[in-house]
Amino acid sequence: MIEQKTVCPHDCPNTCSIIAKVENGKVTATKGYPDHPFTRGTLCTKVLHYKEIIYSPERILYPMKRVGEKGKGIFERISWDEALSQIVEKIKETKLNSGAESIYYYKGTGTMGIIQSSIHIPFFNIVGASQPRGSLCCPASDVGWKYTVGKHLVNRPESIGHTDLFIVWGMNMTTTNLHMLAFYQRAKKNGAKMIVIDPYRNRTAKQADWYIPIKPGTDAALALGIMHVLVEEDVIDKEYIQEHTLGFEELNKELPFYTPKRVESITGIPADDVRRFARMYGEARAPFIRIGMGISRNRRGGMIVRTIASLPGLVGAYHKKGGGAFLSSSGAFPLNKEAILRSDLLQKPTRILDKVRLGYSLLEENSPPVKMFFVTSGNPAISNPTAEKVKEGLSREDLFTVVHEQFMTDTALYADILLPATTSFEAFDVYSSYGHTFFQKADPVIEPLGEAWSNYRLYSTLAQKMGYSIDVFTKPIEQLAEDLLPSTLSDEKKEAFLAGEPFELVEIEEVFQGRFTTPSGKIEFYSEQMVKDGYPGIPTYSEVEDEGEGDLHLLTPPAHFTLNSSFSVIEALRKKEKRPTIQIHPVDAKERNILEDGWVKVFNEKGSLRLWARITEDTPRGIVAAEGVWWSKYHSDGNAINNLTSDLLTDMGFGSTLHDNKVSVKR
Ligand SMILES: Nc1nc2c(c(=O)[nH]1)N[C@H]1C(S)=C(S)[C@@H](COP(=O)(O)OP(=O)(O)OC[C@H]3O[C@@H](n4cnc5c(=O)[nH]c(N)nc54)[C@H](O)[C@@H]3O)O[C@H]1N2
Ligand SMILES: Nc1nc2c(c(=O)[nH]1)N[C@H]1C(S)=C(S)[C@@H](COP(=O)(O)OP(=O)(O)OC[C@H]3O[C@@H](n4cnc5c(=O)[nH]c(N)nc54)[C@H](O)[C@@H]3O)O[C@H]1N2
Ligand code: SF4
Ligand SMILES: [Mo]
Repeated sequence: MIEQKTVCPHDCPNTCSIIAKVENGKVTATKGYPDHPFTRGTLCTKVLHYKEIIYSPERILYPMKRVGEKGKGIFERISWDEALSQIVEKIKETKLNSGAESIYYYKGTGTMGIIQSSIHIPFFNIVGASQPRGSLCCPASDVGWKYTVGKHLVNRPESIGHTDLFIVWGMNMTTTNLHMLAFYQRAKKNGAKMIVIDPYRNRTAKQADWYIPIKPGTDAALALGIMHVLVEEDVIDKEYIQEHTLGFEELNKELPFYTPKRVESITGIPADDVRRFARMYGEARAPFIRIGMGISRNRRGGMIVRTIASLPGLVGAYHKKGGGAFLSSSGAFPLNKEAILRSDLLQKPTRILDKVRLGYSLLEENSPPVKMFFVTSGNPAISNPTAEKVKEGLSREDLFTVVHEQFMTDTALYADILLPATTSFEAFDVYSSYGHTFFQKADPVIEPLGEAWSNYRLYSTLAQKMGYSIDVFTKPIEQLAEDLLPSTLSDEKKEAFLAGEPFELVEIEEVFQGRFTTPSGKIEFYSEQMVKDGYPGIPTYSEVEDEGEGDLHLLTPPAHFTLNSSFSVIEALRKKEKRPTIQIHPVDAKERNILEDGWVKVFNEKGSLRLWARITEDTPRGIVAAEGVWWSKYHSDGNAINNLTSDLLTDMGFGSTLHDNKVSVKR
């Protein structure tokens, strides 16, 4: 038996470092790497089951071509040679007949490894394909954060160990960020308190000292209400504001509107609670806010994150040990990503299509229509909003679809050519993180199963077959990884890198050196750049019209035992999640004659599906929550949750509004 280090490739802020036990060339167990400063020996339940992913009888292990109707999943095995020849021929034919921009691609977040998740980009740059913009995840929060405080990472995630007031704002950390939450234990022992602000009582809220339910999409009003009270009661740090912030006067002109009473009418939080929360915040020695991803998945998401990120500026918390705010640690990785992305290979700017609006792009985009479509590391047929439209688009007879996958996902069912993908255990990669600051290289743990290829092998081979002799596709992958590293890396760190040990690319103190990385070097309560970009210059709450039909607000948060649409192939995990469920308040249920838990129809103008209603006071009145993205085949009627979500975009960053939809529920 040998033990080998690797890294969890999933789209998860914990980016755990894994020890794989290997016997006779087979992975027999996975555990957390005890010496990794953030993983500290712990993995989630999902990845403790990883060998069931790797050796699942449902793995796709050979290239296949479609021989039945699209969507039916009837395939015939072919050789890699045949598959690649067909793809190359189709690219050439499509370029000639419809132009390069009729080729389009979709990359999901199946692997976060830097090389495997971006090696298709130089390829499609040379092809001259249409390019995706935005993401399903949380680009709005990135934009809102950057306008306000600049680059990511002001306060390290571990520093919550020193806070006295921990605020989890729009995140289900127990499910999605357990490793950061673990650092809170120390603070808790010292008497710190935890507040969770969320529209429904998620797993994390159940552990909070104080759970504050809020109407979805109204968080900016709450943050402004807190500021209102802080100013009114004069507990702001005037010296800090003077030295480290810009535009307090403009902000202060806005604050009188946000009286606790008015905030109550917007957010549903009683005025006394707004005041109490503000006092706790103002009195805390070092309050720390963990801002979640999902909070930005609505039409005000960017402005919400901007407003919350402004709050620590009023009390100087960003500069206090244990205080501040955290959204992402991506600023801790100054990598030379252009070594792979190679934007210089794009000969002219090509058409840009919104990722969130994939259904629209496949069905309605006409200049030119999409004729050839590549999917890599993603399952857009169900993870994308307007999923039904995506499937309709994928059904088009005149569309040629190539899917590179590990499993027969909803998307794979629509492939013309289906290619087998390795798991991360079968491939080389390097990993940064958006939840901690450690970089790590991972060599393959085992040989690829069957005829599975990594993304790198697929796109570099395709490039060579297309006659693209560019060095990213020809040099050894280990060399490509080294090209990413900053040139200033010390010998000691280089050694850690080569040994596959976790290390920090830069001294973290260098990432935030006391000055913010905005144009002014300060926290920008007022942002000139935002005005130039067509937004209000100061944090604000704006009304938006309700969109869509239905009398209940649908939240679509993550499930605990699956990750987006991944992991549902593992029966043991599926069983823990039981079945596709919707949580509904007892009064809302009763009004609909739903008197006990059972099957209901959930619908709106976009679609309809059957879900198991769980009657619970964890969801307040007017709100329903459906956790997880189940494959259609695990839904009793073959539908999927994202049939109900819209492709409206966030206010910033071209993100999804997955938490911003209306539905009706019927027994
Ligand atoms: N209703 C609802 N919808 C959601 C969400 C939600 O919480 N609720 N979450 C949203 C969010 S935040 C995100 S980020 C998206 C994610 O949506 P997707 O990007 O579609 O992610 P997954 O659903 O996990 O699918 C990833 C697929 O990649 C495959 N894969 C894994 N590794 C590799 C590899 O190395 N190579 C290749 N070729 N394939 C690989 C896996 O088998 C898996 O099928 O979903 C969004 N959609
Ligand atoms: N187990 C597991 N882990 C995961 C994932 C998974 O599917 N399963 N997904 C991974 C991915 S891709 C991502 S992006 C992250 C996501 O990690 P999180 O940020 O934790 O997840 P979110 O949407 O996706 O939802 C977080 C919370 O935001 C709340 N919320 C929604 N709208 C609002 C609002 O307007 N205001 C407030 N205050 N709260 C709101 C939701 O009710 C939910 O409880 O997790 C990653 N980790
Ligand atoms: S899914 Fe997240 S918590 Fe689980 S092992 Fe991977 S990185 Fe860690
Ligand atoms: Mo995500």
